[in-house]
Amino acid sequence: MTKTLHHRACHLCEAICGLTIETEDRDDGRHILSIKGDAQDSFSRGHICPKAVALQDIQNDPDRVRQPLRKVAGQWQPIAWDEAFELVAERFAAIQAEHGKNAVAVYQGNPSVHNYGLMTHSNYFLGQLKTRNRFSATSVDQLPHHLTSYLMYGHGLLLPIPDIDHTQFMLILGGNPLASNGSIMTVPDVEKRLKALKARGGKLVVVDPRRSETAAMADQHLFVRPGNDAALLLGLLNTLFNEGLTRASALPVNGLDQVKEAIAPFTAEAMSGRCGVPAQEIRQLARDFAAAESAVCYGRMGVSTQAFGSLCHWLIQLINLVTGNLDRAGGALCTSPALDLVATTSGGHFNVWQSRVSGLPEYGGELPVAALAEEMLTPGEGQIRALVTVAGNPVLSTPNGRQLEQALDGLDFMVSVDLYINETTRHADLILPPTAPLEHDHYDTTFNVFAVRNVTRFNEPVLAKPEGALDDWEIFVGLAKSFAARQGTELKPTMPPAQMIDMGLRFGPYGDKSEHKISLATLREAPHGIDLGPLQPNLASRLKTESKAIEAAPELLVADLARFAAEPLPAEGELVLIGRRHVRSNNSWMHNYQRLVKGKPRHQLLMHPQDMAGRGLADGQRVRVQSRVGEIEVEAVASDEMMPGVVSLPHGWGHARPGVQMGIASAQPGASANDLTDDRQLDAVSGNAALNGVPVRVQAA
Ligand SMILES: Nc1nc2c(c(=O)[nH]1)N[C@H]1C(S)=C(S)[C@@H](COP(=O)(O)OP(=O)(O)OC[C@H]3O[C@@H](n4cnc5c(=O)[nH]c(N)nc54)[C@H](O)[C@@H]3O)O[C@H]1N2
Ligand SMILES: Nc1nc2c(c(=O)[nH]1)N[C@H]1C(S)=C(S)[C@@H](COP(=O)(O)OP(=O)(O)OC[C@H]3O[C@@H](n4cnc5c(=O)[nH]c(N)nc54)[C@H](O)[C@@H]3O)O[C@H]1N2
Ligand code: SF4
Ligand SMILES: [Mo]
Repeated sequence: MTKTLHHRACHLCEAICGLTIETEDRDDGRHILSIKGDAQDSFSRGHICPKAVALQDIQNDPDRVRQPLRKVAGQWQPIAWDEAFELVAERFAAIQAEHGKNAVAVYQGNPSVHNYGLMTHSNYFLGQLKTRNRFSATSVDQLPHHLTSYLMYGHGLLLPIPDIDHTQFMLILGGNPLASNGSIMTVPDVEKRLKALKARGGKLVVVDPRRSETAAMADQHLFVRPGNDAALLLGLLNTLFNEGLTRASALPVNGLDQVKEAIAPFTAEAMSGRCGVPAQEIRQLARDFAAAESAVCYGRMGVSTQAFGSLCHWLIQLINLVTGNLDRAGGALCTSPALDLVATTSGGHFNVWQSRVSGLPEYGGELPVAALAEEMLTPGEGQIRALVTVAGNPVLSTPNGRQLEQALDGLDFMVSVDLYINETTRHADLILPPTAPLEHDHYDTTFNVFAVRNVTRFNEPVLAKPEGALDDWEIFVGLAKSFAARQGTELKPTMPPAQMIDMGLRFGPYGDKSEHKISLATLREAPHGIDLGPLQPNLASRLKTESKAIEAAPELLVADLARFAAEPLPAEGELVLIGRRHVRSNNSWMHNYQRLVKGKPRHQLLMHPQDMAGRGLADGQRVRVQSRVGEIEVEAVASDEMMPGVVSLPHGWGHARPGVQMGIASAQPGASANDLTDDRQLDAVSGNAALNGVPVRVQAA
């Protein structure tokens, strides 16, 4: 009965907390005894949230799929790996031969970026498909961040990160890190860091249509009309210019005069009615921000997944830039990660091709996922007839899920690489399940790049791989080999992910040629991770624009000001829907663990008491919520956290669909917010879905 302590980064969200996992080896194998925060992790300092403890529930869940399954006459039957790979190769090759390459589509979900084997190897197979119909969760999430960075800094991953540990003023729009644990800001233990900011005399201001957990701890909270943050941001930027509150920057910048001219009409007074914030408060906020010793403006989901997502992120960059807070300590800084994706990849491309039906632009080879269903449902050359989903649940996570569901039923063939039979994968013909998280090794290729300190770590598997099981990357190698063999194409040899990471680290900025000598071997000796220091100004040397300067006035974004100006004001008395996250939940896929879902339900609609009274609704009553695309029924809870006129519903629920094999989740199913969100409501610049600010009607059910 040997007990072992393992150290491991949690991969479930962006905070990458260090964990200490105690196991015991018994006759029947290794068992998890406990999962705790790792106090020796210099980055997360022992922080942990309830989801990490549920890693053992993922491991032990009887509903988790453990062998490849094929649907035969509506029944799931086991199938051997080789046979499964052959089936995929045969079906995809046949469909592409008959209908063209684009007839096969790809959707990659959020855990893809938390699982390094998928980062290194999914394209080994997916790239061979040579389809333009590639989609991912990016376009229901952070696409406006990437596009803005691509246009302004020349690389979609050059994302300035808030220097939260050193700033004296943090302005957060549309982010609730106390629930999400931070996003595009890898920041374990964010609450402690925000308290430290306040303790050193700094100020926290939160802009959100709901008094979120983060807003509740702020020095100031401003309600904003959903989808109208651009008005507030324009009012702020205009005030900065107008009142002479800007500071010259040493960074090379093009186009600032053009910005100044373009935003001249958007005064705080003119914008106040749009965003619902009094002009005096907008002006005062601009003054406070500019007067702070250091300050950072940070926006996330709430301002990304809305109709002016790209405009918002551009304005956020500009506010940091013109106040001298871009690329300086206490402001927004780009990381210098050990595995440097900016240095080793091209900047990206945008709008080189468009989606067939609605003409939406590609970004980095992916089309906006809001167009996925219409590409399946609209007949004609290039219609999607087959799909592979990887670590994603688009039926619950993309707008107008009911339409997508219907579209999936019409496909000729669908394969899902996933751990569960859920709302999406139940439509597949084949499910290929990878090993569970603790059964494979881990390096975070993505979130070290967005971290508020430069950190790096590698962890070995905690549990042995069960016999016959394959890691995600091995599934993709299997698929790649079968497909290449069938097509008669030559496949370049590959190596395991760990070996690739080793090369990346050794050739990287802290590698063989540096004093740090970071490699896989050094990281193996440092299971608590290695701290490479605070973020440092580096943007000037990392810019990848042609001009080697920051492009402050990209044409595309300047042009979007006209669309914004022409947008009609929201109708009086109309309700709009926004989203919400809870610390015990993770998008759509962690509702099958009793430990996380116990206690009071968290899937209800929050509504201001005044809005309930106006509709004759009682607290806790079941209501029908309707939008242009659909309707759901759910319990409504009166909450003065809400801005009047705004209702809030978390996404990722709605597990009552037939065929879902997740017993605990289906017992408390909730309803899917994305049965209400509208596939035609987009940020017109990027094609990102506008999941927030959806007009809805609410009445008694
Ligand atoms: N209305 C509304 N909709 C939203 C949002 C919102 O705020 N409001 N948020 C959006 C955002 S930010 C995101 S990122 C998306 C997420 O949307 P998706 O990525 O489509 O969905 P997830 O719920 O993350 O589903 C993850 C799937 O991956 C599987 N999985 C988990 N780990 C692994 C693994 O290691 N390997 C494999 N192969 N599979 C794995 C799970 O079983 C699950 O089926 O949702 C978006 N949708
Ligand atoms: N516990 C938990 N953690 C997670 C996730 C999870 O599902 N659960 N998901 C992970 C993922 S994939 C992501 S992308 C991140 C997201 O990380 P965050 O962006 O921090 O996520 P949210 O909690 O959705 O915060 C969005 C906030 O925007 C507000 N909002 C909505 N509409 C508007 C608007 O129009 N304007 C403004 N100003 N605010 C608005 C909402 O009220 C909400 O408070 O979280 C990650 N972490
Ligand atoms: S905050 Fe995120 S990374 Fe940290 S323990 Fe929770 S789920 Fe894991
Ligand atoms: Mo996300």
